Amino acid sequence: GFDSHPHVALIPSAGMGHLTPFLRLAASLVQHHCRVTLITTYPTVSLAETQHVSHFLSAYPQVTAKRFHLLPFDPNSANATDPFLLRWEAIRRSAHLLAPLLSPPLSALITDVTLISAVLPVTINLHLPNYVLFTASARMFSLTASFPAIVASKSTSSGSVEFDDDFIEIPGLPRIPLSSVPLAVMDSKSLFATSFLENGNSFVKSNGVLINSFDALEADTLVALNGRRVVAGLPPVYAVGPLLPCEFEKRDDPSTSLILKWLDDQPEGSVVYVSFGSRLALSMEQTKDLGDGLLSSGCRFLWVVKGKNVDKEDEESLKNVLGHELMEKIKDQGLVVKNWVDQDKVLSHRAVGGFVSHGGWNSLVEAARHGVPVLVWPHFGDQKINAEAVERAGLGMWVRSWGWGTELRAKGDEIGLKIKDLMANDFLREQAKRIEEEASKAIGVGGSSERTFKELIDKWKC
Ligand code: BUP
Repeated sequence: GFDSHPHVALIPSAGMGHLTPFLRLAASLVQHHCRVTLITTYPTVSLAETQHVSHFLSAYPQVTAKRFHLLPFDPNSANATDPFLLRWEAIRRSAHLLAPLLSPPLSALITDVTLISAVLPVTINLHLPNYVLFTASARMFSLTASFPAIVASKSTSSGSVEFDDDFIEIPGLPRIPLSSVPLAVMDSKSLFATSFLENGNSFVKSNGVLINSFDALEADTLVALNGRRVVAGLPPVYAVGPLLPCEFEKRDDPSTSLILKWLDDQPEGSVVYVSFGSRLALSMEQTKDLGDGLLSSGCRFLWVVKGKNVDKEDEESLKNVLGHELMEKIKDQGLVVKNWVDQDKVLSHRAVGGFVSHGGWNSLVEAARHGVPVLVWPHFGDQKINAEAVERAGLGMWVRSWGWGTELRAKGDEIGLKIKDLMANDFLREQAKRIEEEASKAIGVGGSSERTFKELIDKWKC
């Protein structure tokens, strides 16, 4: 019966930053003898997502895959343009139709944070325990959960929100600079801002929040959250990270072999790996400046370049994105690729000594697990807050003056100097190694994340 083997359904949201931790969690649940149902929507926004889901399902035939058919959705009816955000909204607007997919006796439903307020009424109606997998840092979670109360306290009689300080105070936690809050959150009419508030308000009605983090990475935040000091009525927060990459994620295509062969030929710790995640392409101008920066750092580098935001539309050749001149200059010092790379293999390679990242939380946790120091260059969304978290942990650094969103700007020579700093910083390297050890302990037998995970599964058994 389902008593000894809990049956858990998962609903991920769009984007690799959301899908990846869900599938890693699903794999982990299977290994802990849970039955798993994965609810997906098609077509996915990116090609990477489709491939990922299909690799996952072939590796785990015991997982039940259910397709959630969305109602027609007119993107012009939402105040947003980002294709991933529009998909979140499309799922939210269909969420009231989820019940038939949740028909067998389930022990719990785990929902992406972007969907929670829309899914909750359904699970409450079904008396189904509802959990959230929060896909960013615990620090970002603390902002998300406390933001509705903060906004309420700052609202003026005309209905607008006025922040009179440069910081947001969160009880029990280091304050958050207003300049680190996602820009879309501050634009109170945007789709992102309105759903951010609704989702933030919903945590108190859910049964718990899982986070891909661990004590050594975000100790003070996790302690404050679970001491219930942050928001009244907040359910338990379960730090179950680092969620591990799985066998099904491994790539052995020609491009991956080429990268690994190139890395094999480089001295230990000499290569800086540069990738800004799966969702945002840099402007042409900024790409060229970054190229100059990498060259002027004098370091060897492995650079993943993106031409377009959504991979399906990315048909530009590397030469067109970088220009002939830069391509020629780079040849002797670095390797530039445009395909999806097996990031876990790269970060675990002995030649890699530093990571320049946009600050997507999955990437930062992967760096932590492999003890690779990070220079975070936040581009948008939760990335500055994630950057602050890894800076506090001692895993990385970031430059506050490099702007962000549409003001994103860093000059080549500044980038070069900062990368030099990153690669020569022994202190950072030692701390990163310590965090790597703590990460292994957390997920090892008797470790904090492993115990937390078992506690959760035990709860689902009764
Ligand atoms: Br690009 C790329 N290979 O080439 P984040 C990404 N990844 O394995 P994102 C690869 O995708 P948001 C590649 O290891 C990580 O697990 C990477 O998630 C993997 O950033 C994931 O780091 C990317 O959270 O989303 O996708 O930009 O910022 O919204 O979390």
